[in-house]
Amino acid sequence: MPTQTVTTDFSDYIKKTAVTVDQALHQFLPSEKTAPATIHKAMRYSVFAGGKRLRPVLALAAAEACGGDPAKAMPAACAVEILHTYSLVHDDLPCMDDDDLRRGRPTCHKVFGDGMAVLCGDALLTESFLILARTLPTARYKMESFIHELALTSGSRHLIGGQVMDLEGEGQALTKAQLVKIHKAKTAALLTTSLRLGAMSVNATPARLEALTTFGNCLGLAFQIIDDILDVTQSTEVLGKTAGKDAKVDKATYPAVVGLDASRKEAATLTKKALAALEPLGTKAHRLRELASFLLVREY
Ligand code: GRG
Repeated sequence: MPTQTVTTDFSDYIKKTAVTVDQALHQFLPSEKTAPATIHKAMRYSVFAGGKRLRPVLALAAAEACGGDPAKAMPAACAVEILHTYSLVHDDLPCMDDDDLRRGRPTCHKVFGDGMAVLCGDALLTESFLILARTLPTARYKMESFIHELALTSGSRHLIGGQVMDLEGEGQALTKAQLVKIHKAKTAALLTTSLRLGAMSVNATPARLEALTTFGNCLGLAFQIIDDILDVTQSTEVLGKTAGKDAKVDKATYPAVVGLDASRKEAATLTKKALAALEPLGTKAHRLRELASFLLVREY
């Protein structure tokens, strides 16, 4: 975390929230000893590999921004992190992005084998819904709304659809509009759903949910543009994943399509739009504001 741009208070908040999330994840996930042990070891290996926990933080901060108790959003926060981890495990497989390093450690299939990694991803995806089902329904949102939200985002219309467009786009000269479509589906959709599920867990009003959706769409696209930039400007050691991978496999990225400077400017403009969307939420959204500002200057 670049200390010059982050207050101690925000840095402490992120660290403390990540610890609380990890404690909940430990409770929710089956123990390593649960039979069959190998799959549960693989699941825990992948989940506790040191991710930034951005999606859970978004869910918990969204609950707070809506004036609710963040603790109520913990099942949703853990569900999105587990689902995100599944997507990373499958994305790293030899038949997808074929990567050896993730979160600073050998990827799941490198340690447990391809077959076990496929099953680990499948199990994490299923487990995320099991954990989400622990959410207590509210006056406005019944359990089916929570399930619908996560299923729609993780399915073929968004997350998987984005991966399909990504795979089919390799080696092709994509337009900016096509790239934006991929980034929205692969990245922005799950970040937005993290916010929405956190807010729904505390019975957010439709107006607040709408404001968070706009915030998430802008923030999610900015986050992926920064990710594309970091892929060309940072080292493998700092990122904890193979740097320069996108260019190597001839993948369309923001810097490749519009250049580095224009990419930085676009990320800044989107972050401004994201911050403007938070206005109706008032001071309770201060953690989301800090987070958006931090993500723009992040170094990994
Ligand atoms: C279902 C196989 C499959 C793929 C769906 C989400 C996705 C598409 C693939 C995962 C890899 C990828 C490049 C996703 C884009 C979003 C992104 C930048 C993920 C990395 O998120 P961070 O930086 O990761 O929050 P940590 O490790 O910190 O949690």
